[in-house]
Amino acid sequence: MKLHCNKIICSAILAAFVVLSGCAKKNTKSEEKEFKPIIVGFSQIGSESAWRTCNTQSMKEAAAVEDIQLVYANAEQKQENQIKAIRSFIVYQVDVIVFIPIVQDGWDNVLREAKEAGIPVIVIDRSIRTSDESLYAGYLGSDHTEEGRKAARFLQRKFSRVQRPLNILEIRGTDGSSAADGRYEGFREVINKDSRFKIIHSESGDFLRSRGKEIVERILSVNGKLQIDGQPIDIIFSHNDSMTLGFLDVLAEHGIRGGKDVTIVSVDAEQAAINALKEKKINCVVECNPKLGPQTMKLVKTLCNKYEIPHITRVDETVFTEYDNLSEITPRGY
Ligand code: GYE
Repeated sequence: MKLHCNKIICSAILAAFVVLSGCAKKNTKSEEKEFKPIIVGFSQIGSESAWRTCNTQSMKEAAAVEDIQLVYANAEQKQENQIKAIRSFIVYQVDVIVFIPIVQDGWDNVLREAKEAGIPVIVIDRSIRTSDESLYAGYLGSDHTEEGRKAARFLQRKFSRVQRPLNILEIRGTDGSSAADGRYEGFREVINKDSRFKIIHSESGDFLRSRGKEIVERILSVNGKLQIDGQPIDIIFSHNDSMTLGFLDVLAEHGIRGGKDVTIVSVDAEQAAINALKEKKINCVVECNPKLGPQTMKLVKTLCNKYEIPHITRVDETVFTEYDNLSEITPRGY
């Protein structure tokens, strides 16, 4: 079913998108016949981290390489903005909608509208929870639960010969997002089977550098020690590098050596975190790959050629630890 809309509204929306995306095309009629670009509406969460900035760049670059017109909308961390953007894409009748859900729940209505309009949807990076899996064509991204397990497995390896209790501070990402919820669950799945480890405090830092800094500053403001209710923190598991980099300086200011006095496990593997790992200020970084652009555009093309895409496509990821030869790591680009 195609949507019909008032001509003036349609032109206004089209003009707005053309300005936003800088994709204006003044083709003559004969040119239009030859070249009709695929139009993708892309709803991005925001720009909360270096990971996210790289992810946006990867999408824009890959679209340009494939001659795909990307209509980009930044939701500034708000689900309601994402829902509005998706509705606009439906009115605009883009060929494919790609979106990164800030949280897992609450998408069914708008996805049903896209389905009724005959516009396929690809979910990337973060996954959704829905009662009807047919509401989107496919998902591309990381296994965030496995990332949590990897973080915990590193700790088991590092402390394999240690018998004393080990207290953990967890700094979570955005609650309700598959990235934070998956890392939370995967981490516990492994760590809870090992009675030496105890998560003494867990708090959301929303994936923001400023929040990572604030959380650790607040803990240290009590008596300058990395303690919660008198219990020493042996380990910090931080759900992303931005938050980790935010608190690393705070630790140093208090004479606490990250990587030595406290074991630090982070996720993402942005260059600054890899540098800190090389400097032994972080002990382990679980990789999460933001460069989803090329694979996404391939899936877009497959859908536009009327082929089905796999319901789940995973990206390859690794773990970088203090035990590895880190001189070999190629520059991360984010
Ligand atoms: O780890 C974090 C970002 O959704 C996997 O979101 C992504 C996460 C990533 O802001 O840095």
